[in-house]
Amino acid sequence: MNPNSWISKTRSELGLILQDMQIEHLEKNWIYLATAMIGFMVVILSIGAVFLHLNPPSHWETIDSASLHLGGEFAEDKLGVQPSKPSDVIIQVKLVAARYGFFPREIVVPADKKIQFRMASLDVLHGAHIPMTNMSTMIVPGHISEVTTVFPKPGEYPLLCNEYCGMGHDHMWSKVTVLSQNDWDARKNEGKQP
Ligand SMILES: [Cu+2]
Repeated sequence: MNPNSWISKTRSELGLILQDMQIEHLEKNWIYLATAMIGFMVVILSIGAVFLHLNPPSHWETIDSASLHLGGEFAEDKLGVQPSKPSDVIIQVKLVAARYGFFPREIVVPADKKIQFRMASLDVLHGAHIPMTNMSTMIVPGHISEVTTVFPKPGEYPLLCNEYCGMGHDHMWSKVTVLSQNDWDARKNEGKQP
């Protein structure tokens, strides 16, 4: 290794510090190992954040939880999959989480298309988690949670609450049915989908 590289310099400096501190050889090895592990994790997290876009939800929008069902975008008749045109890049789905369920109970969306979930809680803290996707977020009362995901394969996916919200928490889940693009178009043509 090039003795002038920053890695060698850091290593020799760290070595001198450890020598001054009279640290046992074995202990030194553990310090190197722990430092390397932290470095490795930082690299993995950075790759995930920059290239795979695995970031914590950063959406910031507030709402009055106590009255959200009375009007506005989370009124009862405005929930579920929003009307879309074939040319739309994103399909929006609106959900309300309340003890103990997600409303509407069943959602049908197409595969291979960006689905943007907008969710709000009517009561306490809930979570929304769809296994095998990047959808995993808290639904904090007073805030709107927004997550965009793509379902790669048609099939049935569970939408689970992953924040303990009370006695019925275990039963708090909904079904997301993902259709192939052809089935989705057929369903739209039949007028079953807005
Ligand atoms: Cu829950």
